[in-house]
Amino acid sequence: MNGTLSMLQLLQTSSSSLLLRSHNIPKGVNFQPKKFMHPTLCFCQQIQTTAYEIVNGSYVPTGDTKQASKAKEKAAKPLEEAVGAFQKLPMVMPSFDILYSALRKAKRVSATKGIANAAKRERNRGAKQLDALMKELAVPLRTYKENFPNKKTLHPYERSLVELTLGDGNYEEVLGKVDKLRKKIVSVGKEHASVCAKSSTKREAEERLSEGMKKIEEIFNNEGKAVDELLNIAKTLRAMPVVDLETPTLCLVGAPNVGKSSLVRLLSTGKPEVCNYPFTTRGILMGHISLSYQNFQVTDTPGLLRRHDEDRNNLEKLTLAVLSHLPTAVLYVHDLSGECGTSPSDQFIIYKEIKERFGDHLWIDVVSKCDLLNETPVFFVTEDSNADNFELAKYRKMGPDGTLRVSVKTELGIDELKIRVHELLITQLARIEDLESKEVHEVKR
Ligand SMILES: Nc1nc2c(ncn2[C@@H]2O[C@H](COP(=O)(O)OP(=O)(O)OP(=O)(O)O)[C@@H](O)[C@H]2O)c(=O)[nH]1
Ligand SMILES: [Mg+2]
Repeated sequence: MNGTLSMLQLLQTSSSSLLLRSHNIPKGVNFQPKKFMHPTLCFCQQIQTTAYEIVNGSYVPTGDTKQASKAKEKAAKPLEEAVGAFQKLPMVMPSFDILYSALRKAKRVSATKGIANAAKRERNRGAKQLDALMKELAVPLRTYKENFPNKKTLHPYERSLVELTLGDGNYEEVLGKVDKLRKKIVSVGKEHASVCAKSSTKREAEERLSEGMKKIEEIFNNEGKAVDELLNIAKTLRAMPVVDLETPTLCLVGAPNVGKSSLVRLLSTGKPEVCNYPFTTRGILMGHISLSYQNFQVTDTPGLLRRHDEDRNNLEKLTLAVLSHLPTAVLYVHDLSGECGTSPSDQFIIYKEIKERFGDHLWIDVVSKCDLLNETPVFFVTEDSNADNFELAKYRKMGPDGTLRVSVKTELGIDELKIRVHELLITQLARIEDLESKEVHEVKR
């Protein structure tokens, strides 16, 4: 045989078999090439592995198309940089339905064909039915355990939503209970199937089957409420507003009852409830604004009171979670009319604290309800007028520097506000794009 040809053939067969082998290696198995591999083969293997990669089960050259490299960049992002986990939660079946369907399927299982002896046939049927019931119950529970994300891998914003809306530790506790139930079903199911398989008479096998079925059913009836709790958790989380991190977002912040939701209704498609009492808004609500053919998000948040973080209720903590974890621009609302129930001096203290903590967000200040404002600033009876310093006296009169006065009732200042919001969101868009291109740069390096 021609020497060059035989070497080529050797190269081809060896390299493709190497590829096939590495492709077929089960996950987690560390494939080591044979110790005394021909140097040319080692070289060849290197060429193949660096020049091709497996995409959807077939080899494609790594000379990236634009789309492929974008997908790669996205995939390269650590898990916690992505939001949207709640929309991917698996559908949970009510525990009653799981049990009903499992019992029905298990009871349909018949003995293996060709067993002539009645006792043997019955114990075979019994063991198979118990095994089937155990599997029909355990499989959906395993799916839930595997497909509900670990809280640690969630985006920090979604992690806060889980903690603040479900209660600290509740998510993990319910998932834990579901898994405990699965383990119990598996162990009790196996135990009863094995006992049934050892029956010496037809009658005994029937009794053991019935006992086993009852026991498994009883366990599932008693502890299956964990599955229903998980179903409710999934429902609650799926109903959470969807946030797109790549779309600029305006977040309305301020003390309770200052008019945040009224402004959200006016500026966006969001229709939050508006009432004359504090904490009308009890969660994070999203709306959308379309300005000059561009889409932006608006989020309404619960009001903040003057108090330390450790004393804040979960609604206030939700607002802080938005500011801490989402790249939003802020529309801070001040009510100096005395209507909202929080004194101007308290609003000033809350404002200074929030501004200090989140001052790196793009920001607009508005004084709301300007249809109610008089020349003379409002003082609450609880406030000491002599304690005002220059800064506070100025705030009482007109809010922070550069504040826009608006009224939802008379629409005064609203057109100007829309223009400023638009400018702010365009700047926010540029910030997001800038950040993204920096991240892409980092990934490439
Ligand atoms: N006169 C007047 N009333 C206003 C204006 N804006 C809001 N209000 C009233 O102020 C009250 C509170 O408004 P909301 O928009 O619910 O205030 P909020 O800040 O979202 O309140 P929470 O969600 O409880 O924090 C309602 O009774 C509104 O009708 C305004 O420009 N002028
Ligand atoms: Mg509100």
